[in-house]
Amino acid sequence: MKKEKFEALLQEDRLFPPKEEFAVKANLNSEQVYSEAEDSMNFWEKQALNLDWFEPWQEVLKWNPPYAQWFLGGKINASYNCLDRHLSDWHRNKAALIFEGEQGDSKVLTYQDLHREVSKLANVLKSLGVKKGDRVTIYLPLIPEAVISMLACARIGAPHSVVFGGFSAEALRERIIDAQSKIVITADGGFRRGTAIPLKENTDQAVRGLEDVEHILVVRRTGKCIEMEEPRDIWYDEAMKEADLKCPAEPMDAEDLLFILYTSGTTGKPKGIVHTTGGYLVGVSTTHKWVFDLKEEDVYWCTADVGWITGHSYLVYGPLANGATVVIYEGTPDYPHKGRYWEIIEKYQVSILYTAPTAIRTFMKWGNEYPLAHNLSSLRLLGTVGEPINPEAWMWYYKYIGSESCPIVDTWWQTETGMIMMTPLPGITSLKPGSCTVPFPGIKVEIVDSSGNPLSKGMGGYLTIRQPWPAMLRTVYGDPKRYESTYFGNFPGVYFTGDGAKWDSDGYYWVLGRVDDVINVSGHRIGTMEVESALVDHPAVAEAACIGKNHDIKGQALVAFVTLKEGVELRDDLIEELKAHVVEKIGALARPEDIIFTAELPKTRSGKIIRRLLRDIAEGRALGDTTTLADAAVVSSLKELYED
Ligand code: 7RM
Repeated sequence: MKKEKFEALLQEDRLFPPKEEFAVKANLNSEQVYSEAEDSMNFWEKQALNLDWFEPWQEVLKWNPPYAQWFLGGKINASYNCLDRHLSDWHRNKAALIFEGEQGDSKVLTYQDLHREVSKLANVLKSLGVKKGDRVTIYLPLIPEAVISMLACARIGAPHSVVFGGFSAEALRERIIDAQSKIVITADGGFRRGTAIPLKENTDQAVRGLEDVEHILVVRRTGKCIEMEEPRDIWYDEAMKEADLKCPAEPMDAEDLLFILYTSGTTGKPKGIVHTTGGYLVGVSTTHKWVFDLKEEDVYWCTADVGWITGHSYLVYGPLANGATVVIYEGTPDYPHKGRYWEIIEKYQVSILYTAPTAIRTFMKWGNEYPLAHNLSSLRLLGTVGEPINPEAWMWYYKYIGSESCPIVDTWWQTETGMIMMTPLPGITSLKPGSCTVPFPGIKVEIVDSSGNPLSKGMGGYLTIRQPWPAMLRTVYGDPKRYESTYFGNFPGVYFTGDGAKWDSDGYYWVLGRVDDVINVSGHRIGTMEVESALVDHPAVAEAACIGKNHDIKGQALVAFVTLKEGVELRDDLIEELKAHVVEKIGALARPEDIIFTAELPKTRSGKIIRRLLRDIAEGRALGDTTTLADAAVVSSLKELYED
């Protein structure tokens, strides 16, 4: 953090005000909500009243920087709020989960069904010795049992630690050890592009020699023959047969742990991000209702897996606390064909779609014919999360998926923030493609220079959050020092997001990417996002990742890795053409030194581009930590390509 601020290069002038017919029916359509939320404590307290509490809180917030406690003394249960409170009227027969399997099998669980399954599983967990406070590791595909398991843990006050089913045995082991879980819930396998992934074998390998793991509960999903070690291993369906239907929800303190979710840092051990119960639920239920403009009759589909925070907050806790109908899909977007998502939207008449820019860019690359082959007219709102969305991808999403009639909510937030922090409110905020627009009511962010001084409009710098919010992480599990130094060590008393951002003359925010990825060319600090956006703006380009490679004179030279759209031929003059395109869009200082064409980019399992590995490749170094990589072959083929 040497230099003061970042260059703000890319200019985006398109503006999309809310459409009249959307705004009149929107849950929120007056700016007043922002001014009302200026007294943020009062605002959050008011939102908290929308949940069911067993006992009221005595104090809204205790802020002992960097430690926050919300709704002190309040007693609440997350599973009760997601289930029981919907059973007293017709909602008991409303679809809670619509499950679509990769193979095309499907299943609907009403709120009453889900409540019954969760209660039974909670009793099973109890019978296996799980008590309030015990950590349960969940390693499942995206099937209803994953949601049932999370809510069953919440019901008895056992914090869950969900490990994404795509993670290896080694990654799972590390997380089981760190959380000291005595129980793991897994499956005989999960489907991934037609083949079964060996979840149980991975679990066996992960727990080898771990004496503390007493039981493995195994869901039957693929029917594949697996080894069961008695009495440690128990079939889920057999245990459920005998389970009692009644299991009252445990009154939890607002500050009791709801879950731990591991997130890999740049180096070393993953961090166990700790979220607690009351504030988290207030944050995710309020944001879910307002950002997605949730209506009773909506069919809401969030394409994230429960292994990520988006799955926790906007597939499970937010929507179910709001009594929504949630679609969950087990498989990938290209199996058995590239129109799978659009087929699902048509089949279930999905009205709200929440997905990631990486998926949108992939769809663009595949071509328009796939969405055009389906009737997507049930959609009324679109959302994105996970990375900056480049304006080109935004426009494509707007046009081909939303038929130019659905607002797009570009939601910025993190595992650590627990809830959406910057976003449009679709009935109020005018949209700018590529901008996550403005902070959610009650949230105060600031862009600062390296000394922590606020920067004025038009400038780029470090994105910080000025005051506590209810769904914020409470600590790093077992490592408070790491919590203090990672998030509050740079700017005392203020949360540092790790992201670079700029704000424009209208006060709109543009996230430029992780500050570790910012490139310093001849003293100009350039966000990777801007150069990538300029490249993706070119009709031949599907996706781009930019990095800074050490350079004797400039400090760093810009290198771009580029994937082309399907059907685009590699021409000799394309490199020069792309360089000229960047110069035209943002200026000569952003002209890439090198452009490398590749079939794929290295990504995390949740779809974020890992630029750090590209830097290693470009500088001919040994590769750093590759454990988070979704597909290791991508990096080795890139290495070969670069060395040629
Ligand atoms: C929800 C999630 C967090 C990081 C964050 C950013 C990036 C997420 C956006 C975004 C620009 C967005 N949690 N990020 N959303 N950047 N615009 N709308 O993704 O912990 O996995 O990642 O993702 O860099 O710090 S996460």
